[in-house]
Amino acid sequence: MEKYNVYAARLLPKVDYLGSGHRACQGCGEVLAMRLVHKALGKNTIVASATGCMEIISSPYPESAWKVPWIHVAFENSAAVASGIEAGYKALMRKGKYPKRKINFVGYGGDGATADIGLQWLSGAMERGHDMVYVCYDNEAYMNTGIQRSSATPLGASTTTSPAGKASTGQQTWKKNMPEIIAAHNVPYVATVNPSYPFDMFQKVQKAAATPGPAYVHVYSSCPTGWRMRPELAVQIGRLATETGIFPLYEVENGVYRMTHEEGDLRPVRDYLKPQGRFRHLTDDLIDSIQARIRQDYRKLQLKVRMSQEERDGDE
Ligand SMILES: Cc1ncc(C[n+]2csc(CCOP(=O)(O)OP(=O)(O)O)c2C)c(N)n1
Ligand SMILES: [Mg+2]
Repeated sequence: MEKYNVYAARLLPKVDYLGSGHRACQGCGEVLAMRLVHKALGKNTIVASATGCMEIISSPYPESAWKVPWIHVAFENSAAVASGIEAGYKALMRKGKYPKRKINFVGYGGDGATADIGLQWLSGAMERGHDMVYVCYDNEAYMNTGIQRSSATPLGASTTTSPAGKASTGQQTWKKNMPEIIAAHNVPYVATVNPSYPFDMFQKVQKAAATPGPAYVHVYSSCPTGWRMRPELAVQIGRLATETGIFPLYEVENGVYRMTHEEGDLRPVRDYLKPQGRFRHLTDDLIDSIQARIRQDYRKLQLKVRMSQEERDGDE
C-alpha cells in the first residue's frame, strides 16, 4: 500500500475551527474530514448541522467544540435552515443593515439525513439556487443511533437492521448515488472528497465555497465502530476506497465532469472489503458481483468525463 505522506499535511493551514476535546470515536474518519472542511472554509462560516454523529460529538450541552457560529437543527432540515440563514443575510446586506461581505452558509448532514430523511429539503435548497454549500458526511449508516442501515449503506454490509446471518447476506440494495442526484439538479458545483486525499479535498471545498449559488460536497467518512475495523486504518481504508474505484474522486462544474484523481488499474474490491467486519460474511460469488458492478459504475463515470472533455475540445 502506498505510504501516506505525513509531511504533506503540514502544508495545510494550522488553524482549526473544530477544536480538540470533542467526543468522536478513536480513528473516526468523519471528524478528520470535518476538521479539514473547516480549514478550507475559514472563519466567515455559519453552519446548520443535522442531528447525527458530528452534532452529538461536538456539542454536548453545555460544551462546544466549535469556533464558528453553529446551530443544531432537526435530523432532516439542515439544508432548509442554511438556506434560510443565507436568505436572511442577503436581505440584510441588500437593505444596508449588515456590511456586504463573503460568508459561507453551510448545511451539514450524515448519509441518513441527506439521502433519506432530508432529501426533499436538500433538493428544495439546491433547486432554489441559494448561495450555500451542503456537505454530506457519508459513514454509510445511521451510526449515532446504533448502526442502522440507510439508503447509502453499501450492498452486503451487515448493520443492526440489515444483519448478516443464515437468512440474509446483509444490506440487500445498492448504495444510492447522492452526488449524481444533486448533479441532476444542475447546480454549479458537485464534488466527492475523501480525507485520505487532503489536498484534493481542501481545493474542492474551497471551490465549493467560492462558487456563487448552491454547491454540494459528498464526503467519504470511515467509521471504525460501525464498519468493525481497526481504528488506525482510517486513512488507509479511505485510500483503498478510491484505489478500488468504490469512491472515485471527481467534480461536476456547471455540468462538466472531471476526475480529480485518476487510478490506472483499479485494485480488487476484495482488498477494501477484507479489513472490515461488516463485510466478513461475504462469499466469493457476492464479492465477484460487487466487483462487476463497481467496474461498471466506474466505466459510466469515465464515459461522462470523456464526453465532457470532447464537448470542451469541440468548443475550442
Ligand atoms: C425525525 C427523527 N427521526 C429519528 C431521529 C433519531 N435519529 C437521530 S440521528 C439519526 C441517524 C443519523 O444518521 P446519519 O444522518 O447517517 O448520521 P450519523 O449518525 O451516521 O453521523 C436518527 C435515526 C430523529 N432525531 N428525528
Ligand atoms: Mg451516517
